[in-house]
Order: sequence, then structure tokens, then C-alpha cells
Amino acid sequence: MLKKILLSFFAMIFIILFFGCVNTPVTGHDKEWQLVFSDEFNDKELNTEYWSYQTGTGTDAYPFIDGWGNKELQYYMEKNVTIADGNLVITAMDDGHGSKKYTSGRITTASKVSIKFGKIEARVKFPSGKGLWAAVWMLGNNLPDVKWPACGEIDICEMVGGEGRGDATVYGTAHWSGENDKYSSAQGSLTIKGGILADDFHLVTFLWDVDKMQWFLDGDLFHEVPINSYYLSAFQKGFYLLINLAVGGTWPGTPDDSTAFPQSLYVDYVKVYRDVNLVEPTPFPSPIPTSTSPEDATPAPYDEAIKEGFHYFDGGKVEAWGPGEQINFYATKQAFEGDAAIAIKFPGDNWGGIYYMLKSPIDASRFKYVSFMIALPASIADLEVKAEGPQGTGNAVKLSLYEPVAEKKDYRQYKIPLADFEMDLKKVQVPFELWNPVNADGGWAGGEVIFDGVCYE
Ligand SMILES: [Ca+2]
Ligand SMILES: [Ca+2]
Repeated sequence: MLKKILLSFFAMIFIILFFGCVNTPVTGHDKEWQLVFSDEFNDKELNTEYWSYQTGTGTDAYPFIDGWGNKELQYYMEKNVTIADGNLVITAMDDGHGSKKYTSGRITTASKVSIKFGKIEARVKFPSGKGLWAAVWMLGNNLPDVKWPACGEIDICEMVGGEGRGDATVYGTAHWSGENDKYSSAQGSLTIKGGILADDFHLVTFLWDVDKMQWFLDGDLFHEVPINSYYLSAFQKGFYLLINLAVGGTWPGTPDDSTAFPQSLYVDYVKVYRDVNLVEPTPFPSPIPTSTSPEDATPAPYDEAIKEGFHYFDGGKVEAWGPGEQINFYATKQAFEGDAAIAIKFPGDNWGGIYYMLKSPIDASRFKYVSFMIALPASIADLEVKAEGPQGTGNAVKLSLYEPVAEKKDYRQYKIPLADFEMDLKKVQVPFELWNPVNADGGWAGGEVIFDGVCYE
């Protein structure tokens, strides 16, 4: 009861502090929450509409590697994941499989349940013992594209077992790629008073607001990370859930004689709520200077590749982005229409792309297709075409999935249904993008790509 009164009190302070501050919602538990996803684990089996098993050693789960990037010692198997008495039960055993001394389980909602902002609750009973590493956590949906840690990682709760603090401490951590692509993380922890975590179920709560993330154990706040800056933009997009019980690895170390097997992680439920009044934040402008035309071609290359007479994208800009070698783009006279088109030179050693960024989102719901002309060098077999609503919502499609509707000189014309980008057509922020050229073997490919006549139809 006291806690409730205190919470309301703090909520009032926040209201006073932020009153008059546009776009800064009041933070706290006292929001209008709507349940958007829950699994009570009351069925006989794992619900594979929500979850997938991740099995093996990590070698077959791109972009992971053997030991899942942490030198973990277990082989993940479906048999180690069960549902019993209304709980998800993930059991680590010392029965061994393949090259690994231990077996355990790992499940994920990747490609099935995506979460962005809100409140996540899980009722969890942890295992105990040196070398046990249990986690309810999340990875950014774009992991395969941008890799870790650029995709962002949110560890809602983790425990690394062992006598003393180990069996009694919960950690909450965020990992991301910060300024100059530097690996960054922020961790908090809470050690329970008396007993160990394995004695009973605990409620873990993760509050994910547009400006900060907060971690709670049994209602007590123990970690907070502000995310209102460009370098934490990884946390302004969709994530998927993971639940696993690892054995060994760089953080927990190897089990020893004191470790008793089997050990289980129990999850009574996972619930995800949406803040009904949440206002989607606008993307933070990049403080990084992007590649531009070598001689600042006049007129600016922006308009050169837009279909003549098409003014819907007016006032935007074109940018190129990628790691490593600078990606240059420039106006070229090899135009399909008008005086010039845009040429972009991909270095071929990494991911990267070019995109239009509009000043503010436009309502493009009257259009059905994006139409463009493109000339690809022989070195490039395929690339991705993309368009986005605010906050990076949108899907990339492979150009090779579409037949050209016309060919002229070196150009091929494509018309891709806007529906294929799965974005909110009422709020289009990035109307056209070309990314990640690959060669016939699927490796990064370089070369000069020319495009022109971009419009929506
Ligand atoms: Ca349950
Ligand atoms: Ca042109």
C-alpha cells in the first residue's frame, strides 16, 4: 500500500517537472496499459505460433558462432524445453550431446512477436549453482542486417549462479553500438536479502519508454538507462524476446563440483503491455556527416534521380551510409531522363546503402507502387530495395524477386508494390532506399549503381 502511494507521489513529481515540455510523456507504472502479448504457458506444449526453438551450438544460427558468442558449453535441444504445471521449464543437464558436455534450451520470438516500447512482465524462478546463466532478454529485429551490438540487446533479467551474490543477484543490462561504433553497455543489479533466487518466483518488470528504460525486481527499481539520444537509437525500434538457460561461458565461468544438475529456469508467464497514450518519437538527427558528392554537384544531386514533374518528395535529402570506406554518390550524365541521374559507388567490402530522407513524413496512401530505373554493374547480382515509415518501420525486399517492367539502354525499370515494404503508408519518412549489393554468391559486391526516375505511382 505504501509503495502505491509513493508511486503516485513520484508520478506527480514527474508531471510537475515535465509539465509544458512537449512530447515528454509522464513516466512510471501509472499508465493506461493494454495487454498486447501474453503467454501463461498453460498449454501442454510450447506455443510455436509465438516461439521457436534455437537449437545446437550457435554455429547454424547466423550471425551467431559456436558457443553463441559467449563460449557457452551447452548444446541447446528441444527436449530441454517443456511445459509443466503452467510454467515454461528450461532444464540444463550434464548428459552431454555432440561436442558439448551439457544440454539445455533456448527459445525466441524472432520473426513471430516483435516488441517496441511498453511494459514487459515475467514471473520467473531461477536455477542456482556455479556456471548456470539464465536469462529473459531481447535482441533487435535487425540483428541479421546490422549484427550485434548495433542491433541492440536488452537483458530484462539475468542471473549467473554461484555461492554468495551469484545465486541471489539479478542483472539488467543494455548493450548497443555507440559513438564511432564503439561497443557500449550499461548494467544494474539487485541482490535479494535473505535466501537465493531459486527459493521462489520473482516478478521482473521492464519499462520501456520513448526516453528511458527501467528494470525492476519485485517492484523495486534497480536500473535505468536514458535512450533519448541518437547513439541509442537502437532502442527506438522493434525487438524480439529470448528465454534461455546457458551453461558456462565467459561471464558465469565453468560449473564446478558444487554445481548440481539438473537445474531449471521456470517462467510462469510473460506479458507485454502497450502504453495506449505513447507518442512515437521522431528519429534523432544524425550528428555524423554523411558521404556527399565529391564536388557538391550543382544542382544538388537530390533531384537528379527523382522523376521529372514528381514533387511529392520535395524538400528531402539523399544520404549514403555504411561502415568502413566512405560510400560516395554523385550526379552522373548517364541519365535515363533529364540531365543527370544519381550514381553511387559501393566499396564492396561491407553493408551500406543510399536513401532519401524526407523532412517530415508524408501521406502516401494514394500510391500503389514505387517506380524507378536502375543500372547495375555486372559485379552486382542483387540488392535490397526498401522504404520506411517513422522509426525505421518497414521491410527490405530483394530486387531479384521482381521482374523489370521495361528495359532501355543500360536501365531496367521496376515497379514494386508499396505494400511489400510493410510500412504505414500514411507516414512515409524514407520513400526509397537501395542497400547491401551482393554478388552471385551472396557476398558483398561493389561497383557503380545508377538510378533515375524515382517516383510513387
Ligand atoms: Ca503460468
Ligand atoms: Ca534524372
